Amino acid sequence: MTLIVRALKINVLISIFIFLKSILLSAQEKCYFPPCKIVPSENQVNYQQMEVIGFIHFTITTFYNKEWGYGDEDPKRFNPIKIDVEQWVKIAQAGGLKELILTAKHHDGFCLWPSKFTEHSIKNSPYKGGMGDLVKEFVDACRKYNIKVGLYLSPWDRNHKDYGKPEYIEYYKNQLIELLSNYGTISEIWFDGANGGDGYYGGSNEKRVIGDDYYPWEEIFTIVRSLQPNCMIFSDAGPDIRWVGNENGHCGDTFWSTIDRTKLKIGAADTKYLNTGEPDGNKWIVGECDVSIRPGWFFHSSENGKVKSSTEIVDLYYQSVGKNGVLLINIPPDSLGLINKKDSSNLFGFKTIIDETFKNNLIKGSIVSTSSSFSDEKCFAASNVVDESSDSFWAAKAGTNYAIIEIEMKDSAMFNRFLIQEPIRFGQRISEFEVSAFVNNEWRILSSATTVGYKRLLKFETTTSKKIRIIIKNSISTPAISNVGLYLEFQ
Ligand code: FUL
Repeated sequence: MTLIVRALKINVLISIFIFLKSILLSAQEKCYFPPCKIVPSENQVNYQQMEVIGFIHFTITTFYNKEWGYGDEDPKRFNPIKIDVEQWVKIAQAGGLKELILTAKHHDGFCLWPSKFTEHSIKNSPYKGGMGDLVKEFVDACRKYNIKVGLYLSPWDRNHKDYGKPEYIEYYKNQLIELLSNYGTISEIWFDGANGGDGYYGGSNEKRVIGDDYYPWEEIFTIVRSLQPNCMIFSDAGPDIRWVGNENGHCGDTFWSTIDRTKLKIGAADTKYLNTGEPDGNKWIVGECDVSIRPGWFFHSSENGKVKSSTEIVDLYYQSVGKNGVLLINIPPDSLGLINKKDSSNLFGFKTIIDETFKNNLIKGSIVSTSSSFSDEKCFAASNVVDESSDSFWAAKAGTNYAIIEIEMKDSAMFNRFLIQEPIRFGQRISEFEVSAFVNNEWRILSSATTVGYKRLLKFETTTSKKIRIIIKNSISTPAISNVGLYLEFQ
């Protein structure tokens, strides 16, 4: 008898377990949102979220007051007597930069670390009696202040005698291995597209033109992946981060992170294509908008009056981060080894404006209604777009490419900036949208744009209203939105 009772009890327990499991599974199924075919890696999503990063252009060229060193510079001239690498990093941190990329080697071939493969390096300079290693100092300072480390290793080397021959490729790979093996975690490696031309080349003083297939790029990328699996690789052709086709810090008005990688060539890029990407692209490659705070990449005192102002840098933020890119801004130290006060104060001014503008989202927690919904489940609630969380999102009815979202605030407010974000881990979808405000009993269009991606920021005249409306006019797949925001930038 007791055995029968026990068996019955076990049966009941099993049934309850199966019942609960089925409820859980069906809830999960309802929460499932189908991703696009091409989505970013987790590292790419994290990379995009850094938003603003920095470049440090500093090498022997700085001591010759030149942009591109010819390769015949004398290492003895490299002597930054007041250098303070922590100053660079502290400025970057206070200016909101999450990563710094140092020119470990620029086109002149001079190495900021004591490479064992060349004499053209810091080891033959007076700096620290030839015992210095600026890559190490830089890496240590970045670690101390919690800034990620990136390195620029110029493929073009105007110093090396073998540049253009297979021997130089071995040399380049050896240097890459040195940098990626001896300095701990490197978060980004920057492969520049400028390649070939005249130079010193070990005394030959000639022009060397290289062929399309000179660099075994795929092999080089494999070296990076094997030594630093999480290091993001930048080049004209990715694979992780791509050039946006200009050095003014601007993404295209339409900017797809997706792009057809087979159409890209390092050093021979189609700049227009890089600047827009395409919805049908076969790879996700994050756009990185590089620009210098000064006209040149290296420091020249003659440009002290031409440092970009805080508001100019703010505008760059809208042109890059606000169009689905990452802003990479260069702050070059002078020949003493210090970043000029003008550069740092303008960078700080930029950060203050951005922080002030985006600290108060006027539509946070407002009432949201949408023309359709992906499902009735809480996981895609319309209110997710005003919760300021990048984890939650709203999506329209499956198969739709059009949707209306209306947001009503408790009270009227004044605003002149609009933010919208897609949950990019599911892909980039929206291709056309429009934002309006309800003013004097009618909808007034504030702005319209094409792509969204990680973030789209729009500026318009200061408007007072209680209600806004977003019309998604077109989308390559069911539209989804993770956040919208409304802000007032004080002018
Ligand atoms: C370019 C280089 O030629 C410039 O000197 C600079 O380093 C810039 C970031 O990339 O291609």
